[in-house]
Amino acid sequence: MPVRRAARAHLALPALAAAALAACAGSRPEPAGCDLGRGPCAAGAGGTDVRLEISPRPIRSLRDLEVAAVVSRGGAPVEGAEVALELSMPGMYMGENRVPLAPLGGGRYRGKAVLVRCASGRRDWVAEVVVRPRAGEGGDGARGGGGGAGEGARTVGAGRGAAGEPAAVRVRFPFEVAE
Ligand SMILES: [Cu+2]
Repeated sequence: MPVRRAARAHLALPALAAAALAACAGSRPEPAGCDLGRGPCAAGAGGTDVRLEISPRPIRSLRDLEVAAVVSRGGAPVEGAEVALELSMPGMYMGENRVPLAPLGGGRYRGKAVLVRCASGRRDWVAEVVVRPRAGEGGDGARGGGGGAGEGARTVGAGRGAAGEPAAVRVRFPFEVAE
C-alpha cells in the first residue's frame, strides 16, 4: 500500500514539471515585443535595464553594425561594468559571436558586430547584452572605465576568482534580419 502511493506521487512530479514548462513557454511570446530592426529597444533582467540600438537599420547580415547600449539600475547609469553583446540563433549553432562593448561614460557602451548569414535561410536572431557589474562598488576600481574594447571581456573574467565575481545579468532582445 505505501509503496503504491509513493510510486504514484513520484509519477505526478514529471507531469507537473511538464505542465509548468508548457505554461511558461506559452505565456512569453518573444517576438511580440520591440523590434530592433525598427528602432532602439528596452528590456531588463535582474533589476538591470538595458536600452539597445543596432544600426544601420534594417539590420542585415554581413554588414558592419554599430551597437549602442545604455545600462541602468533603478534609473541610475551603471558605470564601469563589463558589457558584451552575444548574437545567437535559437537552437542552431551559428558560431560564437561575442563582442565587447566599451564604456563611454553615463552608462553608455558601444561596439561593433557582424552577423553571419544563415545557410538555412533563417532570419531570427537573439541579441543578448551581458552585464557583469564591477566587483563590490569600487573594490575593483583599478579596472575602472577606460579599458579598450579589445582587452575587455576575456581578461577580466579570467583574472577573477569565481567566489568574488559578481553575477552577470543577461538581457535578451529577439530580432530578425532583413536579409
Ligand atoms: Cu542559422
